[in-house]
Amino acid sequence: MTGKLTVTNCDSTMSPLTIVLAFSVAFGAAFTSACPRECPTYWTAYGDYCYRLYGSLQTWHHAEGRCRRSYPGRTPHLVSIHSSGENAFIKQLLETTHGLGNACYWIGLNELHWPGHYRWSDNSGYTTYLGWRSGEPNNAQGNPEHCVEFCKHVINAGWNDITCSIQMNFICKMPK
Ligand SMILES: [Ca+2]
Repeated sequence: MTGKLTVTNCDSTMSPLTIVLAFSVAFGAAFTSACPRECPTYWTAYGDYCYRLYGSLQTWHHAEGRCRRSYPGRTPHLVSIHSSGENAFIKQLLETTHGLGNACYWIGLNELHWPGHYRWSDNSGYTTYLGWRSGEPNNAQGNPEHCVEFCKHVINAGWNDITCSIQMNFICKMPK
């Protein structure tokens, strides 16, 4: 079998590259993928990533688990935010989504492993960008606040450290 064929099964649980390699090995043919780098239904694109809000009240740990199970194969996690542009996109996403109730949503930032040293649940590294609301993080009233929420309040919108056991909606992120 020779020639150049196109892979169109873009929703397969196998990645397009996996399909290409499998067929190439089997038939010795040259394949190309026509799968566009798009986001699935209910996910919104920004740059190279897809984002989805979940209107389901969960603790931080359960929210992270829900994200991981939400789209197997693309390794979603609670959202990580690495620039002012991405932060503004998330804020706009929250403002334009109706019916989810609460004003604050879990993001992936946490200091669960080493208090005072924040990291993202997707292990994407802690960048120089910080989206803290003024006065945060503050470990309010001496309570351990090891997880972080994103609040869309008109005044003082941004990140706040808060107790991980509180239940709130959440935002997931995965590569396109
Ligand atoms: Ca706080």
